[in-house]
Order: sequence, then C-alpha cells, then structure tokens
Amino acid sequence: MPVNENDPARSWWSKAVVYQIYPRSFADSNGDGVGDLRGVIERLDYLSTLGVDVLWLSPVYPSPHDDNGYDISDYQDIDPLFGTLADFDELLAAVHDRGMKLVMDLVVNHTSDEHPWFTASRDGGPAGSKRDWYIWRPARDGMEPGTPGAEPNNWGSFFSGPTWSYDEASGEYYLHLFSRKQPDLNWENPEVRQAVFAMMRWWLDRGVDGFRMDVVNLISKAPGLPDGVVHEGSLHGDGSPHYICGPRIHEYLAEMHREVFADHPRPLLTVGEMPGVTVEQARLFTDPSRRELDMVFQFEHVGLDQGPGGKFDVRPLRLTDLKASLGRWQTGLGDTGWNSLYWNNHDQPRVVSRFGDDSPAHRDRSAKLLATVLHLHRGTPYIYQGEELGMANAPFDAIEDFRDIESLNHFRQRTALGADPESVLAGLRHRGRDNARTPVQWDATHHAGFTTGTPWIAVNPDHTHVNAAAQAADPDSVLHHYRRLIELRHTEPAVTHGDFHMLHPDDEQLYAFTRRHADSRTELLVLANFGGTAHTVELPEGWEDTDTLIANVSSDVPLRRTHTLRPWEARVQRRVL
Ligand code: TEU
Repeated sequence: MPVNENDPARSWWSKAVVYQIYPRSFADSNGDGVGDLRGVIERLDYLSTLGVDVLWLSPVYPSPHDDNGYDISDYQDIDPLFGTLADFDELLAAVHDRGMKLVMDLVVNHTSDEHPWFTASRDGGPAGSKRDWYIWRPARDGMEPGTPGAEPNNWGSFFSGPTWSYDEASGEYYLHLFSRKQPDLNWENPEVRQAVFAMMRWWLDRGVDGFRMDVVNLISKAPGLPDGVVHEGSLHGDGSPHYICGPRIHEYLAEMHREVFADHPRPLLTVGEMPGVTVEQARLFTDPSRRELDMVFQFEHVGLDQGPGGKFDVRPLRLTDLKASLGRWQTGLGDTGWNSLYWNNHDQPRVVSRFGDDSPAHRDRSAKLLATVLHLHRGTPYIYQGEELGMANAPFDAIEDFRDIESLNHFRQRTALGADPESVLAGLRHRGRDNARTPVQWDATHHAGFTTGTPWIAVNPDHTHVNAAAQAADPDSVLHHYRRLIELRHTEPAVTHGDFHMLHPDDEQLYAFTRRHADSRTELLVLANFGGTAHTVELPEGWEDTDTLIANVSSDVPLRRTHTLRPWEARVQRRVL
C-alpha cells in the first residue's frame, strides 16, 4: 500500500521537518555547565521561527551518564541534571502551544546496569524472577569463568572490548552490545516486552507525540548467539549478522505497534534507528500496511568514507558512491516505504567538515549546498542542533579534550596495543562523536551564550563568528537558508511527493536530480557542485531560463543548456509540466 498523500494520519510527517535536541549541549539555564529542559524552553521561539515541526529530544531520563543518557536507570522520570517532570510537562505544553510536536528517545535494546530491573536480575542470581529479563550465559564450555577468552561467545562491543561482562557472584556473564553499563534486555521474554510497552503508553498518555527508537533493529538476537567472524585487524568476532534485524524483529515491532500505537487518537511519529539495515528490510519496516514503523534511520551513506579498519579509519568520500547510495534508498523505498534524511546527529561528525569544506572561503556555501541537497530528497529531513548554523568539527587537541566513552575506550584500547597515540587521535578528531556534542553557539559571548558556568565540554572557539545571533540578523546566513528550505517542504508538493530521478550518476563533482510531481504539474531540478572549483554540466532539455526556487549564491545567472556552476554552488530550478 503506497503512502497515501491524502491520508492525514500518514501524511503529516511526510511534510514535516524534525529537529534533534541533544539536551546536554543545547542550552544551560542554571549555570551548572550542562544543558537542561528549562534551557530548551527558553529557546523554543528560535525553533518555531526556524519553522521545524517536530522536536526529538535525546534522552533526559535518570541515568548514570556512562553514555550521556543512553544508559537509562528509570524510564519514567527526568534526570535532576536536566530538570523535573514538572519542567518536562511545561516544555511539552510550550512545544504544543507553538504548533510543534515532541518525540522522545526510546532506548530499550538495553538499560543502565543501575536500572532496578538489572540490579534485580543480577542480584537475584540464576534462579531469580528477573534473571531472564537480561541475557545471561555461563562461560564457554571447558573454560574457567572470568578468565580471558572464557566469554560465552566472541562478539566485540561497539565501545571496544568483549560484549560480555562477568558477574562473579553468580559465575555468569551478561551481554552488552554497548558499554558494560548498558546490559541488553532479553526481548524473548514477554514480560520485558509488556513492561516496555506499558512505559511507552505512559509517555503517550502524558502527551508526547512519538518515539525515536535507539538501535531498535538490534533487539532480536539469533538463537544460540553463535560466534562471529573475526575480521583482519580485529580482536573480536563480528556478531552483527546475529543481531542486526534478527529473526523476531518484525514480530516485535508489529507487536509494539498493536500494543502501543494502534488506533491512537493523536497523530504520532515513530522512527527506528537501524544500523546495518538494508533497503529491502527498510521497505518492510516502513510499509504502512505492515504496521511496524513510520520510517527508519539507515547508516549506509555515513559509512562511505570509512576504510576497512572501522569507523575511525577515515578515507575520502567519493561523490559517486554517495549518489549511488542515497539514490538507491530514494528509489528503493519508492511508493511503499518512507525515508528519513539526515547528515548529522549526536553520533556523527559535523557534515560541513565531513562532506563540505569548513575553511572560511567555502564554509557557508558548502553548508547551504549540503542542506539543499538533503532537503530536496524525498523523505522526512532531520536537522541536528547547530547544523542550521553550519557548526563545524571541534579543534580537539589532546585526549583530555574528549568526553565520549566510545572515543575514550577506543584510545585506551588502541594505545595499550601499541598504536601511535597521535594517529589514534587523528581518527578521533575526524570521526569522534564529541564533534557533534560541543555546545550550541548562540552568540559571540564567552561560552557562546550556552552557559554562565563551565561547560561540560569546550565550546568551539569559532563561536565568535559562527553563532545564531549573528545569523538571525543576516538574511544570507546558513540559518536563513535552512528556514527557507523548511518552508519549501511545507509549501511545495513536489518536494514532499515528487518522484526522484538521479542525473549524471558518474560525475564525481556534480550532484543533480529531478523531482517530478504530476498532480501539481511541477518538476524541480536540483544542481549542486560538490567542490571548490567551477564545474560545467550538460543539462537535460527544457530547463534554460527556468525560475530559480532557491540557491546558495545570488541566482542572477540564467540557466544555460551547458552551464558552469560556481564553487560549491547549489540551485533548485522549477518548471511547469
Ligand atoms: O547509536 C547506535 C549506533 O549504531 C551508532 O551510531 C553508534 O554511535 C556508533 O555505532 C558507535 O560506533 C545509538 C545512539 O544514538 C548512541 O548515542 C548510543 O551510544 C548507542 O545507540 C547506544 O545506546
């Protein structure tokens, strides 16, 4: 069943733009150096002026913050670091007052090891009533429990080291795909699923408008938890084929839909974060007739600049690879499924530094080009805080400048094995998640107006010239370009529903495509020059002298059949069919 353009329950999010808030780094209202809910409340007018429809709030629940809140110790409260439930209710009401919606982060592949479910599971021992809520296994056959190599299987964790930690008291190991403080829940257990669904209903009853579901395609593990292949240069086995889109994943998501979302009176949004998901799987997850999810985050395009040595092994992006990948997702989900579109989130380096050019000469223009390309695709665009300002990667110097558990563990592990610290740091500087987590740059003052105290992570020194206050006052800014793109999504049916057709797939510098929408008799042509040199392109017939809908350089040059684009130029043409 195609996504029905006229069905309001389905179509509201096809015209929506989502803005992700990472509360810790957004705005600090009380001077403790960490962003909080009242800080978000104070900045809501900024977000409503930008024009976004939905806010996604990264986790604000009580947490020991081993992974900045993605390790939850109580699903039904707010961490005092961020405020109180009363602050949350006030925020939700203020969001709704401005005609926006609020989506919560749902982290239910794992909990914190300090969640009462886990402490009961651990402390009750193998016969305890909550033992089976998590994934416990004895040591490998014939091995002494707790000794190196005795782990139940050879899987490596996302955050370095094995996916198993040993509990001496019971003599067994528990599974954690992420840190040892993030034990995986056992979704095979129906009590676990019911507890999660009840918690989700509690938030919906409170008035939230949906969920972004953290690594939700990892919740079903293959029976027997078989060993993974050990790739060259890796210390551990790759367990991912045994937990990415595992055997019961569709069953669990359909059950969640039935138990939580079906027939809900308010329009909701569900988006599943899915590392390793394929186009074919994503089409199933997002086919409305299957009633699983509205859309998913896929990771293919953010893996294209990664070498064989893993995420910190950086290689240059080939534009043809990016176009082939995103183009395949555009046509692959077709009329059946739905894409979510993103360059950035709290786990990715800043896109202007990664796929654009953050040098002073090209920064603004390349940030606007990247925005234009993404927002003209078919799907729901996500903006990560600060992206709308063209915020760049941070100038991290020493390991002490980093805060993220993934980066710190990686550094510790690699250097312990004898790697050159400087080369490990080079990878972290390019790819480390802290690049996304430096505070939002509100103005040119000390600490960028983020806090009156000492920020938990250093503010990027470039805030003196890259900040929201300066850009709000400049109609040519990256910020205003984003505002215009969001408005286009709201007003131009071809942006929302037009067919996607890639042009010049083999050109290494040009990203070009059309969006054709028969109902509104409109076709759009998007042209983007991904490089710091001029680039000449042959256009298809019939685009000469058409209107420019939006551009990142003054659009006084009429379009010619053979047209030379200026460095990092992006423009969108419109014609009537
Ligand atoms: O991320 C899962 C994920 O696959 C990543 O993008 C992750 O950061 C990367 O693979 C690590 O190399 C989600 C959250 O977005 C992330 O912040 C959490 O740390 C993680 O799950 C665990 O909850």
